Parts: sequence; structure tokens; C-alpha cells
Amino acid sequence: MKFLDQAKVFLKSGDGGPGSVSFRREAFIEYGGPDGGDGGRGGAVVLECVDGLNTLIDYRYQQHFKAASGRPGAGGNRSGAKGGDSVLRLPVGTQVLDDDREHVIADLTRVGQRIVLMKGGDGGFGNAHYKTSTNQSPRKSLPGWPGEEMWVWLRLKLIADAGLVGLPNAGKSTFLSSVTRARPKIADYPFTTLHPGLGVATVGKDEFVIADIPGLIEGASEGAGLGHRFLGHVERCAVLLHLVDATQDDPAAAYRTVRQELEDYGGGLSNKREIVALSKIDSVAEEDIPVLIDMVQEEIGRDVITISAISGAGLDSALSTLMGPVQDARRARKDAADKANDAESFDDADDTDEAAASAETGESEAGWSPV
Ligand SMILES: Nc1nc2c(ncn2[C@@H]2O[C@H](COP(=O)(O)OP(=O)(O)OP(=O)(O)O)[C@@H](O)[C@H]2O)c(=O)[nH]1
Ligand SMILES: [Mg+2]
Repeated sequence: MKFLDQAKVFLKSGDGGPGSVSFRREAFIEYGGPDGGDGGRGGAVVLECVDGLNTLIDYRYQQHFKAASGRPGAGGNRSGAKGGDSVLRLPVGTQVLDDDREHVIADLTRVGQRIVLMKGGDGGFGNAHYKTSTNQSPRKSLPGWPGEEMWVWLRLKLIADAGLVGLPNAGKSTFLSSVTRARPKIADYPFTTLHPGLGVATVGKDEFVIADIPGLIEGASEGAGLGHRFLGHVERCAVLLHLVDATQDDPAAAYRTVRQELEDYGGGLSNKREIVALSKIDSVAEEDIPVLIDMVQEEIGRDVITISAISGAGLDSALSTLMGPVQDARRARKDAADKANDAESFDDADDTDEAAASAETGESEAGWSPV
């Protein structure tokens, strides 16, 4: 399946149906009168957050979404039927931005979330509505109110627990393929990965989602390489796994380059918790490993771990190390959701079902400082 993380679409909610002008006229029935029903309401534009999607590719093929108009009212006081809604099925992590891409109109963070973005226009009144004591046979009715319309941008920021960053060729995709069932493209040249991919890793009974993104190079923030466009996909991660290729000449410089790009990107990435791993450790001589570790530790001022996605060395411990911050973030989200829930229903404090349900929403972001 192709990957697309932004799309521009046109949305329109349905117009209201017109009211009807009608009079009851039947043989042998006295006192006929106005009986024109109201028009139906136009359909709404609805956003629905669904499971099992991680691309916006569908929105490349269909860019116009129009809800149906309400049906006209009719005689016999029959109201028109409501117009059908237009429903956009979107992956978790989709944001809807206005035309100038500055304001977030909606943020879909949990499966099952449903947002009515634009209501349909009201139906117009039929003439029955205007019957008064002084005007027993009004001929007035109203057309329906128009629906709303606008262009919006859909922007997908994948929601993963841990994000892989590093220079091209650092072994990110190989790591993802070794610890999850994802099968990204892997090759011995830079920019093998052209779009982000996700995989689910298992640690004991727990699972967490890892995102693999294209490699960063110096100047990515100015658009070099694939630029830093895809960094948005690791913005919501609890932790970054920064892979530094142990086989290259200057691992410390490689680390610095990527850090610089994370800082230039902003979005809180440089404050996110980061685990640094020397990768491809199977390909360096045993005696060089401590030297390399020292080199990088000196640069970053804290511990690094070593891994080999090929031999499997260090992979389990890397996953357990990532699991810590992932669980911290989940706990923080749960606490925040509980708190919000308590504030909302303090008089119903022991309604634990409700608390658990809202804990799953994960609406809040955990704030992190570097480890
Ligand atoms: N010896 C050894 N080679 C590795 C290891 N991990 C990755 N490689 C090799 O390094 C090369 C690059 O690996 P990728 O996983 O494609 O690197 P990447 O970081 O995803 O690269 P981009 O997608 O270009 O950013 C491939 O030829 C891999 O076979 C490892 O642990 N040991
Ligand atoms: Mg890759």
C-alpha cells in the first residue's frame, strides 16, 4: 500500500431541503388548510477515526466530499428526509488543518472517535409553519439553508511509541525488521526508506509500536536529502532510538549531525527521551568496541547501548530499554485522562468504567526531559 501523509480535500455539507407549499383539498373534508412540510436537513461532513489504516492514500484518488442535500418537504405535512452524511474514514493521528495550514481544526487520536466537522443546512419551513389565526392560508415557504463548504488539509502524524532516527544507512529499517514483523525495504545505499513504516515489537506481554523514518542528513531542515518532513511521524513518540552506525569513521560526528537536525526541526523532538545505540556492532573488531563506546559516550554524556540487527546482539535489551519510557508515557497519559475525568465527574468519582474508558483516549501528551 502506498504511503501519503498529506492531502488537500474539499468538503461540503448538504444544503437543507426546501419547504413545501401545499393545501389540503379533498372532497367531503371540511377545513382543509396549509399542509406543506418542512424540508429535510442537509447531511453533515463527519470525520471518523478508524483502525487498520496508516496512510491517507485514499484521499489522493477522491478529493471532493459532499454530503447529500435534504429532501424537499411535501404536502400532507410530510417533512423531507435528512440528506446522507459524507463520512471521511481517517487513520489514527490525522489532523485536519484549514486551507492555509495554520490552524488545526480537528485532531483524531483514538480509534472510534467521530467528529461532526460541518453540519448540514437546516431545511426550510413549509407553509404549514406560517399558519396563524389571521393568515389561514399562507403561501409562504422557505428554501433550505445552504450547507458549509471549505478546503482543508489532512495531515497524518503516525502514532508510534518509539521512533527510529539516524543517518541514512544506519540500520534503522534492518532493526525494525528484526524486532517486528514489518518488512521494510533494506539496502546498502542511503535513502532506501522513502516513507515511514510501522512495526509492533513485543516485550514479555507488552507490545509497542516502532516507527521507522527516512534517514536524516546535514541540512535536512533546509530540505537536503528527503528533508525533515517525516520527522512529524516521531513527534508523538515517547522515546527515540537514535542509531549510530558503528562501522563509520566518526560515530560522534554522525550523532551530532542528527541531533542538530532534530533541534532545527523543533516540535519538542530535541527534548524527547533518547536512547543512543551503536548499530552493526557485528561488523567491527571486538577490541574496537570499547573505544567506539567511549567516543560516543563522551559526545553525548551518557550511556550508549550496542546492537546488531544481523546477529541479534543487544536487541532484547534495546527493546526493554525502550519499554521503560513507553510505559512512563502510557502511565502519564492515563493519569492525565483520570484527572480530566475526575474533574468532569467529581460527584461520580467511583465510576471506574468511565475512568478506564477515558484513560484509553490518550488525548494528552506526556512532557519529557532528556534522560
Ligand atoms: N553487518 C550489519 N549490517 C547491517 C546491520 N543493520 C543494517 N545493516 C546493513 O546496513 C545497510 C543499511 O541498512 P538499512 O536498514 O537499510 O538502513 P536505514 O537506516 O534504514 O537506511 P535509510 O532507509 O536509507 O535511512 C544494509 O545493507 C543492511 O544490510 C547490522 O546490524 N549489521
Ligand atoms: Mg531505512
